[in-house]
Amino acid sequence: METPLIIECPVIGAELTREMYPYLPLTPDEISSSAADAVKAGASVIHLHVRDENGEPSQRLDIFEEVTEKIRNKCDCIIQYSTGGAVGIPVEERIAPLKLKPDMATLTMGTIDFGEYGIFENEDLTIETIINAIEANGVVPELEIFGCSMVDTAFKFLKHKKIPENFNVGLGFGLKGGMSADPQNIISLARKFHNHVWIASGISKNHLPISAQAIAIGGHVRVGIEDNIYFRKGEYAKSNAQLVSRIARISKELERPVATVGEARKMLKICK
Ligand code: KMH
Ligand code: ZN
Repeated sequence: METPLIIECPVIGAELTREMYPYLPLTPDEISSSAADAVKAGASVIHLHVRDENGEPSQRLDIFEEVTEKIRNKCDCIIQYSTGGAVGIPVEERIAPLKLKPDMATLTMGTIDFGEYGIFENEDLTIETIINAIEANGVVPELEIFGCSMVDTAFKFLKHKKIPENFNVGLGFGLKGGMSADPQNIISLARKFHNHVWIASGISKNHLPISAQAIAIGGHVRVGIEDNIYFRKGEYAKSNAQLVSRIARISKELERPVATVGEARKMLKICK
């Protein structure tokens, strides 16, 4: 049987506002409901950012705790915390929620220019600080790779055995300042990380082509509002679930079943 497809859903992100996207979930109730609907539609991993009482991106532990509890009360899924937060948040704040020992956490492998949002800084020392927090809390890391230099940084850290062995890889294509969604990039990275679970995301208009390629060549898919707010050109996605459902449908049409949460846990080496 084909390897079941893991669908990871980034339900909110840090940069979007209601002005940019009217259906953005913001409160703990809204975020947890959107996550639970995405899980019902086929997602097994929820990539989580949270917002404070003013709708601003936050890495506050108490808000992560509240949203996590609300998600857990609604459904079974793998929860992955963002350690990126928003541009400009100091690393000590970025890692604070890891004390809650989520299933997974992101580990971005370098610095990237996010254009109008600023520079998302991840120098080596920052990466090492995040790795230490990930290890100390027994969390499974997802190496986030948005550009070719991040691939080299990842292999440098791997060569020095600085990254826990149970990592998987998140590949983002088409970010401002990152690598393009050229098919050659996904093929090349699929080869480089062939021994690991890799999960691809095409940002914005790159969402469908990248997802289709990842499904076809044995990768997995990240799909959700953080990465793309459109269902098709000129039409907002109504929800995370709407986007996830379409990927689940495409995958089944291509004879790849969608992974259950249990299957995803095994593939991602999550022992909890
Ligand atoms: N919002 C970006 C600055 C992550 O979640 O780890 C960082 C980000 C990556 O979204
Ligand atoms: Zn994120």
